[in-house]
Amino acid sequence: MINQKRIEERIEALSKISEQNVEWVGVSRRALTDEDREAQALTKSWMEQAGMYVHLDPAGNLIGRKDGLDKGAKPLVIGSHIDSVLNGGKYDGTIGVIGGIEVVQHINEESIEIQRPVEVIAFCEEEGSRFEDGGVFGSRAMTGEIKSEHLDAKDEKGITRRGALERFGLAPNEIFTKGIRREMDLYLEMHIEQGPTLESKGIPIGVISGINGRYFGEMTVEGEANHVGATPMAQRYDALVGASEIVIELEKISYRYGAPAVGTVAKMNVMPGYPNVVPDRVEMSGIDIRDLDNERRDLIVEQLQNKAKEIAQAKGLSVEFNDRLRMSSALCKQHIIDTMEAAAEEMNVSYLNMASGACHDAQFMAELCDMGMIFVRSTGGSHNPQERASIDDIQLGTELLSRTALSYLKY
Ligand code: HGY
Ligand code: MN
Ligand code: MN
Ligand code: MN
Repeated sequence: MINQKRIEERIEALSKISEQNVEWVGVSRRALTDEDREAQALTKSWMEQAGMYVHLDPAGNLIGRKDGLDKGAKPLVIGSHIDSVLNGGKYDGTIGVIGGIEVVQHINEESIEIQRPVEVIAFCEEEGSRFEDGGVFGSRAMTGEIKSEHLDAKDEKGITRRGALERFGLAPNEIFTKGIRREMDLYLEMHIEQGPTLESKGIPIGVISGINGRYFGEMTVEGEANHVGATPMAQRYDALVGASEIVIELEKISYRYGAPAVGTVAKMNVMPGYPNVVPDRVEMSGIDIRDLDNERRDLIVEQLQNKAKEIAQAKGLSVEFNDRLRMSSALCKQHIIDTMEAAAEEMNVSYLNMASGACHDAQFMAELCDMGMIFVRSTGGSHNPQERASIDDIQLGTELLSRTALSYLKY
């Protein structure tokens, strides 16, 4: 039986492990921090209680495993993440890891015989909330996409990802020397929706068709510092005006393509930032463009960068681009969607077929094996302290995750 109370207690316990800051009321647990280490230790203890043996791979992924009778079979893997954005919610990522552990605990408690091994992974650094490259790291490293320069990305204190991994007691070079790619037969992830769709339709569960791909990058606009009083408007080279037009342009392009295309600029660093001085440099970071169709996403990036060049030229400014990350979109496998839908119908639970606007570890695992995702209705948005999900909906999602997993674990 899926134990709702245990799930609820574990979500609460993880939410208490958070970096402290007077402005933050939400959960702040960035990758490879002391808080992340503490959360991993607690998660490891739950994995062990569920009868799994647990290890940390060189990229900081926490991996629990329970063997099946068929020793040579590739495992079914259930995963998500326990790191968070700054001042975020307590459900994003955690319900997928806690739910996966609950499935294995259920298998143990009911002495269910499984043929295929099952693994639960809490991936390291799913959120791009600490290092400058906005990277997803742990699950991406498993696909072999991570290169040495990704280890040199710094956080705001100048600590590199390599340094943070080493402080975690890991040897990051083993990512390259030993390789961390794992054999997997199938990957499942349960996650809160983080958007308004299920709530607006009054449906508790989403059966996911695909996950948006993502571009992540920066732009730097340069103009000329000058006197705000003595310089006529027509003789200025105001970098902030140029940057602002680029932001509006991204919104226009995103609307033009319509859902699921989305575009955001997260941050602008305006310099010199003094009163009485016309801004001469704007660093635009967290330029985040997503779509279910990779080509369309790249077209949006290209159109934005062309428009930025036109704006800069017209205003006597210069603009430079820094493309940091491109994550491919991923489709969920039809046989898993069918299995999930059949299980939901058995449970008499209403569900919605939908795509994921948010990105997930699942889209990297889709490069290694067949992938499926379950959404649990959430309210209050996400990546903010108002993020909510009801424990009853989380239980439904976990029950569906369990039934779906068991149909592949027993044969
Ligand atoms: O940004 C995302 O979609 C994920 O929550 N990191
Ligand atoms: Mn997130
Ligand atoms: Mn997440
Ligand atoms: Mn209840």
